[in-house]
Order: sequence, then C-alpha cells, then structure tokens
Amino acid sequence: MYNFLTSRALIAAVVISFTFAGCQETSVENQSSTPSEPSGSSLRTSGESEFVDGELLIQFKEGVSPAAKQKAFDKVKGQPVEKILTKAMERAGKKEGLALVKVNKNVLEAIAELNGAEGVEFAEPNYVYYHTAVSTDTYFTNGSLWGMYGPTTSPASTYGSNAAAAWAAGKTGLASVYVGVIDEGIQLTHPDLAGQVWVNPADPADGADNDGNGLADDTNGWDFANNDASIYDGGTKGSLDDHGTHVSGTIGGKADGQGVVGVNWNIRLISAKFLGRRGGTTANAVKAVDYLTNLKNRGVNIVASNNSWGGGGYSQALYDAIARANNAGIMFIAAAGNAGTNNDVTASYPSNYNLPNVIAVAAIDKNGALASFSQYGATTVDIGAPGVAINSTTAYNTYSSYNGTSMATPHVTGAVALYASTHPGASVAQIRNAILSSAVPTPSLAGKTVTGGRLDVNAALNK
Ligand SMILES: [Ca+2]
Ligand SMILES: [Ca+2]
Ligand SMILES: [Ca+2]
Ligand SMILES: [Ca+2]
Repeated sequence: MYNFLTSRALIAAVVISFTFAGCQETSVENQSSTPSEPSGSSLRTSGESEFVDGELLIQFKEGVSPAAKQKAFDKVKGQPVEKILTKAMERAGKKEGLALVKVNKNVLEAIAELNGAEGVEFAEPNYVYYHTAVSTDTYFTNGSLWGMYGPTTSPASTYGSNAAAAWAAGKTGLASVYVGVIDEGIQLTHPDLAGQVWVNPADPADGADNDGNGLADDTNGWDFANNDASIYDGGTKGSLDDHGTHVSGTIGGKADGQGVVGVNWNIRLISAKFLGRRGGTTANAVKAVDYLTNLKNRGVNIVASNNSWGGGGYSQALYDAIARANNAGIMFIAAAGNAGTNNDVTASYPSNYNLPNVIAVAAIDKNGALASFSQYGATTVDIGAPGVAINSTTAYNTYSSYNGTSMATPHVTGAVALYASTHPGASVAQIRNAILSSAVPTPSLAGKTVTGGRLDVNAALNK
C-alpha cells in the first residue's frame, strides 16, 4: 500500500504577508477541517499498489473478433461495463479503446489468465491514485512564499524557485498559454484564481456538446471523477477540491495585490479533474490525459499538465495516454511521491514513466534539504523544487500551507508554462532541456536526482 497521505491536518488561523517588487500580497490561512481517510472498503492492494476490487482494464488487439472478445470476458466471468475510446486514441489510430470490465473473481488471477489470451494486448488493474500532499504545516507562519524567491530577489530565499527574478525581467506569463490540472477540481471563483481558469469558447453552457468532443458543456474542463461539467464541487458533494486549488495557485495565482501569486501571473488553467474523495482510477486518469491531448490537437495551446498524484503499479494504458500527450507536445510534470523512498528501487507512477515529456519532481525545503517525505531517484527523479511550507489557494476562498511533492510539482509546471510564454512553439525536447539543464547544483539532491539540482525558473527562461 502506498504511503501517500490523503488526509489533511488542521490549519491554525494566521495572517501572513510578504512583499515583492512593489507587489504586496497578504495571505490568510483559515481554519479548515480534515476529511477523513477513505474507508477503502472497495479497494484491494497488491504489493504496494491499490486498485479497484472487481474491475480491470483490457486492451484488445486491433481487429479482434467479437467472438474472441466474448471468450476473453467469459474466461474471467467478466462483464464489460464501458468502452473507453477517447478522441486522442482515435487520432492515434485506435479503434478498440480500453474495455473497463467487472469481474466476478480475483482481479490479479483474472489478469494472469487474460494476458497472453487470444486477442488481448494487455490486461491490468484499474489502479487507484492519490494526491501527493503530505500534510499541512500547522504552525508554520514564516510569512513568505519562499518558493517563489531566489538568491538575489527581495525578499531573498536561496533555495526558492527564483520565479521572482523572471518577473523582475518582465516575464510574467501569457493568457495564451494553457496548462492542464489533472487533480481534484479547482475553485475557479477563488479571488486569486478568478479569470485564470479557461473558458471554453467552443462549448457554452447550454446543455449541448457544441464542440463535439463528447462532453456537454465542458466550459472549464471536465470532472472525470463524477462525470459531469462542474469542476468545483466544494461544499456540494463533500469533495473539497483543496488540493487541486492549491496546485493551481502555485502555477497561476493572480498578481492582484492580495493573497498569493503564482509562477505565472497570466495563464489559463484547464481542469481535468479525476481525483475525488476516494482518489482516482486508471480509467479516469487515461480520460483526463486524453482530454487535454484532444484539446491540444484541436488547437488549444496546452503546454503541460500538472500531476501531483501517484499510486498504483505500472499501467500500459496510462503510459500510452502519456505517450499520446508527448506526441501532441504536452509536458507531463509529475510528483515523485511522498513515501521518502528511492524510486530507482521501488518504481512510483506516473512519475517513473520513461517518456520524454515526463519530468519527475522531488521536494526541498527552504534550507535546500531534500524534504524528509520526498521520494528521490538518481535515474528516475529529475529535479528538486520547493515543496515544504508552500502557501497557496484553497477552496472556500482560503489560503493554506501544505507540504508535499504535490507542491513542488506545480513550481516546475509553472516554469514550463512561463518558458512557453517566452519561447512560443518550443518542443518537448527544448522545454525539457531548458528546465533540467538550468538546475542549480544542490548538495541534498546530488546522487538523489538526475540533475542533482533544484529548479531555477529564471535560468530556465534564459536557456
Ligand atoms: Ca464539449
Ligand atoms: Ca454546450
Ligand atoms: Ca463535479
Ligand atoms: Ca494574488
């Protein structure tokens, strides 16, 4: 079972403030309550991976006969409940899609029977993923967004991302750059996010799927967890959407004289919500990734997705979806995980997928130390970024301090978006090189990450 924590501790009410470059921002953390750990009653674990009991995914080979499919279903007493065939799969020449199948037997036994069976490309569990925040920092009241500062900015923080130096050079992002937030939902009405969330010009809220992507009224994105158009369910369905709102604020909180500010002052965030109170599944992660790929293929300038979540084992279906994103030129920035372990030894997904668009992110604290919870890996984790005591937006117009590789990841995603704003049309290879080759050598990350260094947003933009 993965050690990613899914509960949040209480946050004491506290007022903090900081200043930068003539921009005074005040952050108020409010008391927030703690959702309880999911009961997990419908979940099963295998080794370290959690998956939905009684469900699996089958990728049939193209052109397989209906008889062969039925034979495969019968073999495991399976009932197909959904054929997942996304626009991105169709564009990639797939017609079979993924079959989501209910099975009336042990999932792992069923998979063993299916792999190698006639017409079956692969079968795998429908894994469960959780977001990668470890905890709130109850008493942390240092009053700064240290993760945004750099060694020569004012205020300074040696180990921050140095985004502030990029702002000082006039690089504050563009509303024509889009980033997908694959996470919980986003409080799009939060004072620090209002206007930063994409409004789909091709599908107004009229009950019809005007843009023909199969989702009616995906005006700000889509909620794949609940299969509906509302990307923010705080207060209505008990899903607080704090985590998705928090990463969003780090990527693109507004510079408006109050609250926090993100790496990008100008940006458009697209919600691909797939994490609910009980986490998210492979089936919905694939849909979320492919949703963004399809939008990109239709002309929306999506440069990256932020993936502050993890869990499960290796999924060929998710790998394939991330590969489609790669082919569409979308970076996939992923949290290394919060179990404190070595990803070279024990693989962590999705950050371990070996694809050009995947950048795996570890968390450091404001003293440059690798966070105690942060996973690492000399060959599998690329770079460190601020992930301890990170203040950002949370649901119900609040601000909170969180710790996690979840919090480090959006600093890197933000850097990718800011880079794309100054290097329009940059390729996956160019973006990857800019972010990783500019990493600042950092002792705590030496031998623990591919670059041995930490994010420097300003240096990346000068690559
Ligand atoms: Ca639509
Ligand atoms: Ca519509
Ligand atoms: Ca919803
Ligand atoms: Ca603000």
